[in-house]
Amino acid sequence: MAQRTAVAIIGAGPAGLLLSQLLHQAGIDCVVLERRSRAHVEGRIRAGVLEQGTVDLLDRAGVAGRLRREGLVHEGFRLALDSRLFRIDLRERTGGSAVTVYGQTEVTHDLIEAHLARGADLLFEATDVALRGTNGDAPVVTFLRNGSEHRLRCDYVVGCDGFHGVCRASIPRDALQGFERVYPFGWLGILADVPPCDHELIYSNHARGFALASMRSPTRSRYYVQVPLDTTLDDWPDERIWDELALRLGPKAAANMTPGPAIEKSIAPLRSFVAEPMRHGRLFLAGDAAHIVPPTGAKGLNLAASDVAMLADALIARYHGGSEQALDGYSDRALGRVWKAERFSWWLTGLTHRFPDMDGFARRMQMAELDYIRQSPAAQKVLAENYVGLPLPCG
Ligand code: FAS
Ligand code: PHB
Repeated sequence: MAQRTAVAIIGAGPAGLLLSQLLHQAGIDCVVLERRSRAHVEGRIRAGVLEQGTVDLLDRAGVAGRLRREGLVHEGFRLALDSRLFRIDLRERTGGSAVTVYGQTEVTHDLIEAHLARGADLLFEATDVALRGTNGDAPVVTFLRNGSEHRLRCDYVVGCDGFHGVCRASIPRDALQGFERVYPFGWLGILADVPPCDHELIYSNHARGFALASMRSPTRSRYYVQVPLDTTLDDWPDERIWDELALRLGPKAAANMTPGPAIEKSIAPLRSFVAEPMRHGRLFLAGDAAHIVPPTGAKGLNLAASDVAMLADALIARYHGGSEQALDGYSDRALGRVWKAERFSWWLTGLTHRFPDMDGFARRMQMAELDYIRQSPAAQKVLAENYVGLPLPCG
């Protein structure tokens, strides 16, 4: 492995892998350091909905072949209020946009395969990553791998190491401001090799709590139920999950639901978080390392992709033209889009979930807003244009 590179990327999730792919295509040397094993990274079950901008970026990165063949283009989704369903027509309300259902697991696999095919410097099980000198012009990244310590000198470090990573944590407290909301519930997700209950997604606001019917393919379903924070997987045998889904998604969806054994089951907490700025000297942050959204709006993975699109272009401008202007503007430009996605995810979570402290008035506000959306093309346009993804900021 080179002891020197142009860009050291910490983390081999979608953000780190996509950035590495785009920089390689531009002839910019980079090394990806991933703490976990390849099997662990590829075994994660996470996001499922890709904005068109993300699909286009994966295409640009040369890794969209299987996505084009197997991804499911969705032109709408349904909202349910106490089991009464209504559809949001994405194409009609946005003048032609849609989303693609294709699991993050598959995106990660496709990116890893592309790296391995070209013999990229993608180092799994690189532990104890530490950053030095990011405030100067010659950062050094140290890490352990195969029992020995390594030192990697570079021009820039990009933290793509997720919410619990080392990069944001390495920025002095007085140089970074965090903004956060922690939600008083989590999502229990279940993956099962059974056909989905509908050909599109269903987001349900039910008196018992939120539920989401999603999918990975015509034969593999992904469902979520809102659960209290103090619950564990032991409280949720498969049968209880299927019963709760049937109640919350309503009789029409339940009639088409095919229960089956969970091949994956997990509980994720919900949080909104943004770190400002997304840069400290020669260290840049992208994806979950810089921000977290509740998964309600399907924005997490897509925000990681738009950060990477902006940062890759800024690094390419720096190495191909010598200008650091786009790098200097990265944080403000990325945050402009991040905050709009944070607002949308926070709003849609507030509209569709049952909050423990919710009184009768708050419940009726939710019901009135959902009923207004059901009847208003203008309200549906606002929802749809945020759901398909706002355009990248120009600049
Ligand atoms: P990631 O967290 O994916 O990747 C970070 C990588 O850095 C990991 O591989 C990690 O092992 C590595 N790393 C961490 N610390 C390191 C260190 N010190 N040294 C080296 N490597 C290190 N989004 C949606 O849109 N829809 C969803 O349904 C959804 N569900 C989710 C469920 C869960 C449980 C979680 C945690 C997130 C979910 N998300 C969802 C959000 C998710 O998809 C993220 O937005 C997406 O993974 C962001 O990608 P990255 O920024 O690459 O971060
Ligand atoms: C998923 O399929 O995992 C998924 C889909 C839409 C969301 C969140 C998660 O809003």
